[in-house]
This record gives sequence, C-alpha cells and structure tokens, in this order.
Amino acid sequence: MGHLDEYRVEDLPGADVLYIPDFIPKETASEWYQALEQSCTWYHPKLKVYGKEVSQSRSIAAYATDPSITVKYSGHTVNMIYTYPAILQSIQEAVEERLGVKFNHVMLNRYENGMEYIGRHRDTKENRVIASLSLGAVRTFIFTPTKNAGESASLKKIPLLNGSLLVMKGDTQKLWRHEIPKEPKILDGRISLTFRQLDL
Ligand SMILES: O=C(O)CCC(=O)C(=O)O
Repeated sequence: MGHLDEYRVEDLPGADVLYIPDFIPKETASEWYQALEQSCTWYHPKLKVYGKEVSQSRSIAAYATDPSITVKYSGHTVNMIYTYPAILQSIQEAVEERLGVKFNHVMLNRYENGMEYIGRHRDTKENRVIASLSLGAVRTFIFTPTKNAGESASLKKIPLLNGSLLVMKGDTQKLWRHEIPKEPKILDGRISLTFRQLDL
C-alpha cells in the first residue's frame, strides 16, 4: 500500500492509518447507500451485557466469501450470509483494487441517526488490514491511545466524510481504541462497510 502514502494520518504514534476523503464521489456514495439499504439483510443483534439480553441500537448486516467464516461478539453469533448482493460484491472489488489487498468478510453498520453509536473498542489485535467505507451522514471517528502508545499520544478525531475510506493496519489495534460517539444533533443516517481479512 506504499502507493497510498500521501493519505497517511499523522499524530497517531505507533498506528498505521490511511484516510482517503474522496474515495468515491458523493453521488456514487448516495446511490450505494440506497442500494445497500434495500439489498442487505439488516437486523439488530441481541447482545448479552452483564448477563442481560439487550438489543443493539445500530443494525448490522454481515457477509463472507467462505462458509467456514463465522464471527461472534458480546455473546452473539453473527448472522453471516455467504452470498453477496451484486452491489456489495462490486463495492468490495473497488476497495480491493484501490488498496491492492483481498478481503473475505464485510460487516455493515447502519446508524439511523446521531443517537446510534459504536462504543470504544479494539478490533482483532492481529495486524491485518481493516478498511472502512463511509456512506451518508458525516460522523466523528475518535482514536484513543492505550498506555502503550507512548507519552506523546493523544486523542485524535476524524470526521468521516460521505464516500471516504479509512484503513487501519499494522499495530493500530494493539495501541489504539476507536469509537463513533453519539452526536444527537445528527438526524441523517450513515452506513459503514468494514472489510476484513479473517482466518478460514
Ligand atoms: O462505523 C464505523 O465506521 C466504525 C465501525 C467499527 O468501529 C467497527 O466495526 O469496528
């Protein structure tokens, strides 16, 4: 991914993050938003939080290229679908082509408005590539350093634009957490597609 060096995000010591603000034109982003809203199998996962079952506020849809791929989080086994809708297939190919890497799983998140969020967390600690495409409302992505990120590390906010691509790799997950906080003033929806490389 050396050809993408110009997109490297500064001020994230130890992390390896690229941000391409104009990965696709806004008009394409709006078309993809509508197509995905209609063609994906969305649902609200039921999670176990301190032993209680709660319905996750944001809905998700999940696809994988190989039937051996399964994902579980917070006591919930993700409803994985092994056939991509055509639009999703072509979006994954566009991301793969731009980055020069292959993915075998995509998790889509749909935030109806600014009240829906994702709490501060880390993804797999392995140093695989995770690429996240943003469609719709601009939401703020916040990186928070762990202790191991060093003295100079401090919170970093990135407003994720409609049609932008954020790429995390290397030690990013090991040293930093990320979240999309509530922003109650935002009334519009956002869909993110997080492309991943999982073990078969
Ligand atoms: O919606 C996003 O861009 C963030 C999603 C995220 O943090 C995740 O799937 O781990």
